Amino acid sequence: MTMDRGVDGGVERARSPLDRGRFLRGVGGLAAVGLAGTAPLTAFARGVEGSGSSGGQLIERLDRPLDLETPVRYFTTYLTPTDAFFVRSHFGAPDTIDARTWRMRVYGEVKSALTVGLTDLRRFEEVSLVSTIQCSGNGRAYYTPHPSGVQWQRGAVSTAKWTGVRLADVLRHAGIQAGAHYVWLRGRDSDPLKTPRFLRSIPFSVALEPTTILAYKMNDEPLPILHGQPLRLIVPGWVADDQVKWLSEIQVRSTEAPGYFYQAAYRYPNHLGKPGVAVPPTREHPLTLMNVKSLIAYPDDGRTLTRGLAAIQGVAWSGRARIVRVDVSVDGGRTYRAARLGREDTPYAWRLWSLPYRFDHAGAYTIMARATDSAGATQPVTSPWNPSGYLWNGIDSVRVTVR
Ligand SMILES: Nc1nc2c(c(=O)[nH]1)N[C@H]1C(S)=C(S)[C@@H](COP(=O)(O)O)O[C@H]1N2
Ligand SMILES: [Mo]
Repeated sequence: MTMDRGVDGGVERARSPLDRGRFLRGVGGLAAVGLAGTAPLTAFARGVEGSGSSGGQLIERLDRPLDLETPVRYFTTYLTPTDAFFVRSHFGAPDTIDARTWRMRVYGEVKSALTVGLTDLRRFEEVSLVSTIQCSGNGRAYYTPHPSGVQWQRGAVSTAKWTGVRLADVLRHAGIQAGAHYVWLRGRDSDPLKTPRFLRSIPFSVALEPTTILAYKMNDEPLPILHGQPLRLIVPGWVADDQVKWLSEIQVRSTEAPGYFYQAAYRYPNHLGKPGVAVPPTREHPLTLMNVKSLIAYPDDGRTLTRGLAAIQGVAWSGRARIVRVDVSVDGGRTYRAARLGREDTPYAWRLWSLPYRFDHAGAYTIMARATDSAGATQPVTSPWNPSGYLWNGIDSVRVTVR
């Protein structure tokens, strides 16, 4: 790694085993993995529902840039297969990124600006964590009146194991100055016809959390191009919109990021107003944590079941709180019973749940799922309307016919 200025030329080695132990105990469930070889970064293609191509079966919400929603039937496993993981981008992935020549600048309120490549980053301690990522616009299609934006229904959310290095280690290596209050993150993607670049910021305290990582692997493979090759930010529990892909620049600053993508987009009203009424961004604040939510993965909406036992199942998650219960109704919300929660229980990933239910009678059923988190938050029937249609977490429901 090269120091752009300053005199501290030494590269910091991985933290001591003591720090690592404390870190692992602190966040429970988090596993550190060993340094892996540098596999070539390959481009990534995937099929799209209706496109006639083989491979994945994602729902295409937008073609340019490519926005793909994961069908909820995939949500029966703890980790979402990489080729079924939802995709969102404002400008589309950059054409090619050569991992060998890729460099990222780290500058601003630091003692020595850095230019780092992937090999440099691998000198820091490698960490892995499982984290659920959800676009804050997931469920936008359910708001009335319809806010503009990608009309996501249920599947702009997925879970993966992410591997990389702690952002804090890189920032400390650069040396932190007194004026460090925010970290700005810029992606390499751009559109010549759209002027503002994708620039986001996170509070410095969040940047220093040991779980905020610069990830170069997803589900143990090099990060695919659609998900940010070669490096993206992961901030567990936060809305996906901050988890900047194709990282090209990190700046340490005293103020939050300027520009459209932070000062206008991804903001939530300070006070909720009437449905359909716009709120100026100055009376909104940046989105941070995800809220409590669950989805029914099986049976899928519209399915016909034969009489007898069925395993109703799905996922539930909340920003940084744990899922403590998921209640399931088969009678349209009149009565609920508690589902069994899955074995995997880590702080920032969703929890699988299931409820075996015997459908004794033929007829139409409305199945609903309602999650409650450790902070006491429970899903509402519908989420309060907000101008951009963010943070939808209304109780999920599917209709099935039993024969
Ligand atoms: N550089 C860059 N990073 C980005 C975006 C983008 O357009 N450009 N989109 C963000 C948004 S809005 C979402 S929801 C997530 C989606 O991550 P995924 O495509 O890996 O699912 O990436 C975030 N990171
Ligand atoms: Mo998003």
